Amino acid sequence: MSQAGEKGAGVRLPGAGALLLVAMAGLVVLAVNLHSGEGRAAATSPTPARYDVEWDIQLPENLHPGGTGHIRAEAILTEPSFVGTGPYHDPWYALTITDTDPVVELRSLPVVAPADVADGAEWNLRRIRPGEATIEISLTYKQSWCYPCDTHYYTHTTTRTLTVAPLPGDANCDLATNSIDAALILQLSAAMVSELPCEDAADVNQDGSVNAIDSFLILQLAVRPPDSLSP
Ligand SMILES: [Ca+2]
Ligand SMILES: [Ca+2]
Repeated sequence: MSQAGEKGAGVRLPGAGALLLVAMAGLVVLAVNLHSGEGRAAATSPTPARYDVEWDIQLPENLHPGGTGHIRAEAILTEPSFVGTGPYHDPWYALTITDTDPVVELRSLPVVAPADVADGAEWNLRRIRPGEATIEISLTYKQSWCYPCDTHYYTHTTTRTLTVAPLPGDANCDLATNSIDAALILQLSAAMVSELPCEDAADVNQDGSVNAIDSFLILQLAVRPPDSLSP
């Protein structure tokens, strides 16, 4: 009896040892899995921040043909649109002008690239002619992150419209109102020419007709101030 009891105890002891080994092995596997999971998360978790942008755009006032203008733009970065961290790098501004009318010839000086977004950007306009133009201002910055390392460029764009009224009486759109315009209007009235380059401007008194009265008003400019050309 005592031998059987000792034998039975001898059988149970190895079983407990095996269970202990299995449990330890399980803990090792769990630790490995947890470690591997953390590794995968670290490889994909960094996300670059695409900031929201509020624009502060200052357009030139009282643009007139032949004059100059000044545009200033500043992009104010606000909270990122989605989860992510990291500053922006190498920001630059760009401005493009799209003429929606062939008469418009807005010209910008070389675009500046400020060292920091907060510096904003400024452009001077020249050779301004009558018409309408769309200006497009954009800010681009770079975001880099690790691991794995990658780089992405983000661009924010805003548009504005510039409208330049024609110079009253400037029938040939040469940015001056003088006797040549008056003569051209008389030629139109006499059907010697079929149209004028800036016929809207030729209608000085804005009565819907281009005729000798407009020509007379233009000639008055030589002896009277420009305000007298107002209808
Ligand atoms: Ca003219
Ligand atoms: Ca008229």
